[in-house]
Amino acid sequence: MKDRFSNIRDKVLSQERLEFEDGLFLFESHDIAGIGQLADIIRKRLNGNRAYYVYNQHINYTNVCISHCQFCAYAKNTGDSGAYAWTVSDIRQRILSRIDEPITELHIVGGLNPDLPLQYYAELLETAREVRPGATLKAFTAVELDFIARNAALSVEDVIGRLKNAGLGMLPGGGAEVMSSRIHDSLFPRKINGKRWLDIMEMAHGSGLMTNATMLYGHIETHAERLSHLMALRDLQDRTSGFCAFIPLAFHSANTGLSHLPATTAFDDLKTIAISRLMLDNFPHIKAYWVMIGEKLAQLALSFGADDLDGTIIEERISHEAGATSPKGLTRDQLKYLITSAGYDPVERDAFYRPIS
Ligand code: V47
Ligand code: SF4
Repeated sequence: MKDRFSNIRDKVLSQERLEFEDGLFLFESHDIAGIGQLADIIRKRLNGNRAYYVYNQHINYTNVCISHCQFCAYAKNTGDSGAYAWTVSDIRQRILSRIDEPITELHIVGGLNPDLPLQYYAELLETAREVRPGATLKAFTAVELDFIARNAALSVEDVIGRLKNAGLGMLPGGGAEVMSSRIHDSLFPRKINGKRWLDIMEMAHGSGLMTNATMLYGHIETHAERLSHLMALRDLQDRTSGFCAFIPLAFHSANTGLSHLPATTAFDDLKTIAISRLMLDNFPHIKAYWVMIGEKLAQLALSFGADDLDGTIIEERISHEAGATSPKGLTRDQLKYLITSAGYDPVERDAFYRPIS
């Protein structure tokens, strides 16, 4: 009789979907090379020898947040030292300060700041669209959209419609954390739960917006909870096909309520990326987000299922406040070098993975 790993390999080769128990077996396995090879089969099937990167700029418009998630080192209360909320004119200046660079994606996210009305978000987008007409505005997580809608006493559908008119082009994948009521109640009880996050993503997909999806791993979650999260994303993707990329986010504990926890290991980072690639057979892209795991491991992850390094970033704040030691940005040449020296063909892409010629 074949062993479990060979059965999983047979499924991967015959394009049969892996089940929860298969994923659990792989998470419990220490055969990192074997898992990586399986993930590479799917990576090659979907993306050939291509490895993507994007010329992007992050704009974190405020760090004031009422949610107080235990894993967050970024958020502040109004009036705290270091608390900020950029005006629309500040944001115009931020974008203008990089106007000579060929940026094609603006990644715009921030805290849940009760002082900012819907009009602020609309003007922010209108300004970004005016200053950077060619770039996709990938802005506001499902968590922010829920908060904006509640503050404005509107439905999330109405808010999405209003923000699309102002230039919203896509939603980033943040805020999902790990979809488990145990973890929600323990680490982020004030924020929307997994079901609401999925509902809002489904609304966004229904309105024609593509989105990404993330999973924050390496804190108190179990392997089974990671898998439930992946399966929930896979189910929604079966219904909507609205997800572009999945991004596993390695937890950084410094300056958070979980600062006693150790950093994730390279072994776990690679395994999580590879198993994500294997379970999320309907997701076109898996990102190795170099900001969280460092450039060297992100490069290696290209052979463990990932096909995208994300981007130049320029001013990342969320993980750096939590102790990330990666640089705050990479140049296009640095990204290309990481890709070519791993034997892949670099493809500069836009937010929707269309190649930039
Ligand atoms: O939602 C918060 C996570 C996310 C910490 O969609 C932390 O293309 C690690 O979602 N350690 C924001 N992670 C980042 C994000 C993202 C990043 C890159 C690309 C895309 C995309 C999305 O960061 C938050 C939260 O899950 N986070 N604190 C921490 N201490
Ligand atoms: Fe606020 Fe996001 Fe930090 Fe949670 S993770 S406290 S919602 S900024």
